[in-house]
Amino acid sequence: MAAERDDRMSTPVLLYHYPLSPCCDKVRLALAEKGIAWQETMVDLASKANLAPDYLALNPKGYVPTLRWGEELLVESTAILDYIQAACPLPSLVPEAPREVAAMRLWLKHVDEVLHPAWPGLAWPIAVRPRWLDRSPDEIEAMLAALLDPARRDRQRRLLKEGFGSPDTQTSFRVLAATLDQLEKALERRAWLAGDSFSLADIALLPYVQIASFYGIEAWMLEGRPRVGDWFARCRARPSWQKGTEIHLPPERLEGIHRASAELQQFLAASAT
Ligand SMILES: N[C@@H](CCC(=O)N[C@@H](CS)C(=O)NCC(=O)O)C(=O)O
Repeated sequence: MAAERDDRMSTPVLLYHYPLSPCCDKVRLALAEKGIAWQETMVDLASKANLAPDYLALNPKGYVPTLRWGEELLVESTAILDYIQAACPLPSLVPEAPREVAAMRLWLKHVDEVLHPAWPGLAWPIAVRPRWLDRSPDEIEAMLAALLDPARRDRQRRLLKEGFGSPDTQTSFRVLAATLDQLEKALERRAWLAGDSFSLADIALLPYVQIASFYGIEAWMLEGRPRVGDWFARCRARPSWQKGTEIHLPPERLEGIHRASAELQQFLAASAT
């Protein structure tokens, strides 16, 4: 075991990431849980640095995160979690019981296939739109033209234009609420999402709850969901929390986010009436 630990410490690890990206938080949390040190390169999503040719050569879909692990170049956050667990088995982030492994996989699948695809409807009007509001329609179209996936391009165009009023935001809240209900139910039976130990399932869900809380909707999320509140508090108490979720942004970006969060509160209040 000692040799394995030494290897891990000597492999250079470089994370291409950006704050307030749940997929990046997943990787940061896993690295922090394993005690792996890493270097970082910030990829500024709001200025579309993720679509620059140099970055697309690393991550052809233009997403963060990308992880360089020694000679290996890794993309897709869930695949990166698997890689980290396989490369550094201890402390394990996979439960032992086969049925708990299956439960963990179902959570990872839910995040990849349901929760994350709906996320931009909540995140874009808060974290990206404020920085694009002063750009001309031509500038915006030129930026969007770099996106090869037409569905992704149309969604981003809609969110930049309509903000919280877009149908994507409605979907996002519906999916987030349903996911939180599922979490509450799972936590009736287990201490953590996939069993009695903290696992990749908790790592995959935690960033969404954490970032939504940063956007000012913690009270909305936790109302009537005491077990989720308790789980969130236990996650925050872990040593990985600080390094896994830290948010470094310049003050003007934070101001934009806070203004948009206030708009979000109004949107939620109006939707409740
Ligand atoms: N399936 C990918 C999704 C990654 C993803 O959506 N990353 C977002 C940040 S959380 C991103 O890079 N968005 C930039 C964009 O869509 O332009 C993964 O799990 O790594």
